[in-house]
Amino acid sequence: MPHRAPENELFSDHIGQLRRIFAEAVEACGYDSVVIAAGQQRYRFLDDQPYPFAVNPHFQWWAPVDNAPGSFLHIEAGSAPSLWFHQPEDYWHKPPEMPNDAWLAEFNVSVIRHPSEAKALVPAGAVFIGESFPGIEDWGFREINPSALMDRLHWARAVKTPYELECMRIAARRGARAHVAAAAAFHRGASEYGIHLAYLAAAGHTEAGLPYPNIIALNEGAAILHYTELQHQSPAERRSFLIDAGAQYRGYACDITRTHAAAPGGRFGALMNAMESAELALCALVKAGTHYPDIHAAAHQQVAEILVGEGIVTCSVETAVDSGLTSTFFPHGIGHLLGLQVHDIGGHQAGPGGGTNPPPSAHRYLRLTRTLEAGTVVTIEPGIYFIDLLLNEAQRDGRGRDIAWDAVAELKPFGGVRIEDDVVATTGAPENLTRDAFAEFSAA
Ligand SMILES: [Mn+2]
Repeated sequence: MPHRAPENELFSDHIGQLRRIFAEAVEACGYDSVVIAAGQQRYRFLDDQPYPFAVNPHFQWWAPVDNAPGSFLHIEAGSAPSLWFHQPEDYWHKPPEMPNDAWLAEFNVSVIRHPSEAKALVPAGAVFIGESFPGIEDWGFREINPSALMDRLHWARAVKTPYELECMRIAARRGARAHVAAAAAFHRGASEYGIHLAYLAAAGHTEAGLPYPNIIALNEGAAILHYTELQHQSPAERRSFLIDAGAQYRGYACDITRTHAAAPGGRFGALMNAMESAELALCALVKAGTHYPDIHAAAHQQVAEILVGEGIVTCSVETAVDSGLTSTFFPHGIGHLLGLQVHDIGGHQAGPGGGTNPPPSAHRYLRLTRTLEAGTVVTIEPGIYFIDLLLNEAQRDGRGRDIAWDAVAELKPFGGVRIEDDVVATTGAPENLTRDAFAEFSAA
């Protein structure tokens, strides 16, 4: 299936939309123009070795470059954005190449040989967006990261332009391809480290290029939510494999989790199947106008039904939800905004003018409390895990009487199950970026 090239007509419309967003936000705040820094290369303490450079997402929203330390953008209503591209004269490193892609046509481009050369280009009264740096007080910025402006921009970032959605489809295909390679490596008997390498090779990413560190866990490791150990030894007995790993295109991330069993069937296989159905039912709730915390509540209902249905708890569905027992097995939020950041900013924002809607106290890990709009991209990632710390807590506070401990003992060696898709809210049927990508990959 041919895909529209995001670097062409979609990008031009994207810049047009960003110009409208900025013009409105800057006007509402009473500013003149905005300078956005890509960021600076950072170094290890007492060392000349740099950390991987991570570009300011505000910069990448406009300019699809990720290796641009020391570069700046200048945005002013009524004129094309300016890109002050930092290209040092340096024979030690390969300097970032001046891009020559079609997207540059949207910018007035000038090359600077040192970031300090940008200082002379900053117009009076400009505000600054980016990480502060030594000496910034002498650059004449009116304000640095003013919250009124940032709030408006962060609010707007949740709704993706057609260009951004196309980038996210490409990222999803990269991720799906790499997930298929990782599953194959698991079934071949590779260690966590070996699976990780297979994933990177298929995604075409270095570790630094991943949107977040891969979670690749065999057996009990799947119960550790952010497991990033990567054992080099393959365990003697292989039971389960949980992989939460992403990819990106032009900075736009995918965030995908799959759980695999070494052998089909059994109690764990039934749990996986039940989770697959529940996850798809939750993805179907992603629609313009849906209050995202309602999906989180629906997830607890689904988790309770699975726990009862699979004989993991002995109480009713209602009791499992009301007593908070579902949180013992599902202790994280149902998902989050996704975009230039894997946990895209602004999830708790009350509105474009600022303010926060914090998550309910019983669900403080829920990263998104907004109502979805058409074009909002979110993850849906229900899970059920067997985590000693939380099981012991339930045992201590009395909820343990409703837990079928023999079932828990049987499932604990598998760690847990999580399934995560990336879904676009629309006014009609949701677009499941992840399922579409897997379908396309396996059809190819
Ligand atoms: Mn996620």
